[in-house]
Amino acid sequence: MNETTLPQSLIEKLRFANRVVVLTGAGISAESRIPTFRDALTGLWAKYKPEELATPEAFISNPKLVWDWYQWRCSLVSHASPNPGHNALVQMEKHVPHFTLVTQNVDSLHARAGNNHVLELHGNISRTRCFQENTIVTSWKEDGQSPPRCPSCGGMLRPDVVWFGESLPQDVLEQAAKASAACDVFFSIGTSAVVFPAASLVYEAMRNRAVTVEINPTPTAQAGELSYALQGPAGEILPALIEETWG
Ligand code: BJW
Repeated sequence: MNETTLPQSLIEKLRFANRVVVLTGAGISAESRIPTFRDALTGLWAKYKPEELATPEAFISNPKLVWDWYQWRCSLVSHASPNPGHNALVQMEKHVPHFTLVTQNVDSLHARAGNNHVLELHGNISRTRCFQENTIVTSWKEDGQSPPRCPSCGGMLRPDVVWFGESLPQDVLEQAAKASAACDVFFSIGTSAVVFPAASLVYEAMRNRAVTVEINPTPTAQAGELSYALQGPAGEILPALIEETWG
């Protein structure tokens, strides 16, 4: 854990916290061998920037490229398993009276680890929807087209994720903002904190004078504004934090 000593004041605060919000990003799944979003892509995908593929404009101009990229990522996700960081958050949920887990990840690993209620801000890569009708589609004809077509209208199918310039699911964002504005402790784990509105949730928590904590091997631009910046991998810091707090 980079010899990070867990602050005793944080442990005390967490032990008696009534409302805790955890916001996670791609870094929590890095130890499950899912590349983070802003990692340089390798192999086949090395010449593309993820930010440039995750837009409706990219899909319109090259739907096959974007669909194939999501298929590749979907297959990485389906072969991945939750890691000790995900598992530690399942324990945290058991100990905290009002616990809200908010994720920017689309990989389902929190639910697969066993967290009961996960607010998915950016959708889920395993769901598919019609680009034209915006409806969830669960089956379609595999006739070699990439992307496949909607069985109802013939439009292109796309992953049910939130791309840049698209709105987040309103109800999910409202629940996340409400929980953040009322919490005693707010964690920001494995996110570069550059994508909004997810990156602004911590400011809701600050307005409530919550204790704010970042867990990341590389401190983000937000780190200086937070109560604690714990530097190291989530898969090491989180299990240690659970053990010290409730072990
Ligand atoms: C570890 C680790 C280990 C490594 N342990 N840590 C306000 C100001 C400026 C701009 C905007 C604004 N409001 C809205 C915008 C525009 C835009 C935006 O934020 N742009 C910025 C980039 C400037 N936002 C939007 O467009 C959003 N829509 C919206 O707001 O609608 C209304 C609106 C529209 C237009 C204008 C204004 C308002 C939608 C955002 C959708 C983001 N979608 C994506 C793709 C999802 C599908 C997919 O997965 O393909 O979501 S982009 C991508 O970034 C993905 C991620 O969820 C998201 C965040 O990335 P994350 O998780 O932080 O990953 P990384 O890779 O960046 O960081 C990983 C971190 O882990 C690093 O820090 C590592 O150090 C760390 N790490 N190993 C712990 N072991």
